[in-house]
Amino acid sequence: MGKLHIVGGGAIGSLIAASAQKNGVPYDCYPRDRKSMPSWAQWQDGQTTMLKPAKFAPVALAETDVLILPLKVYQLNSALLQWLPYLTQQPTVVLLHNGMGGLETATELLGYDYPLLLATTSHGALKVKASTGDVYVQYTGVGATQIGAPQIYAPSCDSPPPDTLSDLSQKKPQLANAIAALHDALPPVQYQGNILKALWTKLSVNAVINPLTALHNIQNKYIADAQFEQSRNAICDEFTQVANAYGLDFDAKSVHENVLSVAKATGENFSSMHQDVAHGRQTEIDAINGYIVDMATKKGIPVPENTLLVERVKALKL
Ligand code: KPL
Repeated sequence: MGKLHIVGGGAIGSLIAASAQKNGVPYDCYPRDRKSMPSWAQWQDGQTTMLKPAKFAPVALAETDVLILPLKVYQLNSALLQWLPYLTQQPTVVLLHNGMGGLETATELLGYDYPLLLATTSHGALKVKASTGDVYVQYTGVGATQIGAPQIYAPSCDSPPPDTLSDLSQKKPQLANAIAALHDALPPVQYQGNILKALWTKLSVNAVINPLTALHNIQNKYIADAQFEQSRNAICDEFTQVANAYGLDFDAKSVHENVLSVAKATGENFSSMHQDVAHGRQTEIDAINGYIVDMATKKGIPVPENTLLVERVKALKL
């Protein structure tokens, strides 16, 4: 089995690394700098796992290796450019980020036939500064990772990605092995024949929770308040129209219900966009509501609520 190579020192990347360490799966981490990388992880039962020392320069990867990019979408281009010379053996690349647009960036740099997987995770993790000044990653919520090959993978063959993991093992064993390695590191990793549907579902959740929590400085649970009902309905309606226009089967009522159930399940959290604003960091608004606006524009669909949210989040004082 190949090794997992985890790029960036973010909470989810560090969680995968710590879990790989705990489960005996070979891995290396490549954070941007020394101080951004957690030294250990704390699990929900209070136990801890030390992370092995990080690496700071890419290395040539083997075909059986897996390059995981748990980064913000806007960091993807430069990370891939840095790794490109080391990917000549075509190791599997896994994109794992909030929002959309990573697939377009990756296919532009790697080509359409590159072995690529798209993933989304509901595991919760937070980077915390200990009293000693060390940074550690705290596992805040057990979740699951959904993964699949994009529809456009190998456009030369016009069949969509296989429906089941065993079909994938037959047709693309390299991708199935990469999924198995990820599952061994941080289970469960669930194969999705239609990963785009899973990614758009996550997009709908982020499109409602993230801007509302950031703009109103609230925890996730408060977006269920009656004062946000009109905005929630408008975002979900616009989202559904756009998704339907691209052949993705959603209905606005179920989209809205799912958003409310995620807001409840993650009620005590401050969303990633709330945290980005609070820490003066760039937000992912372009890859979330901005993506809905861009996709709507291409189809001539008016999306005033999403457009307004993009403007308002961008206008927030950092
Ligand atoms: O993905 C999230 C985020 O904060 O970006 C949610 C699901 C809203 C959880 O906080």
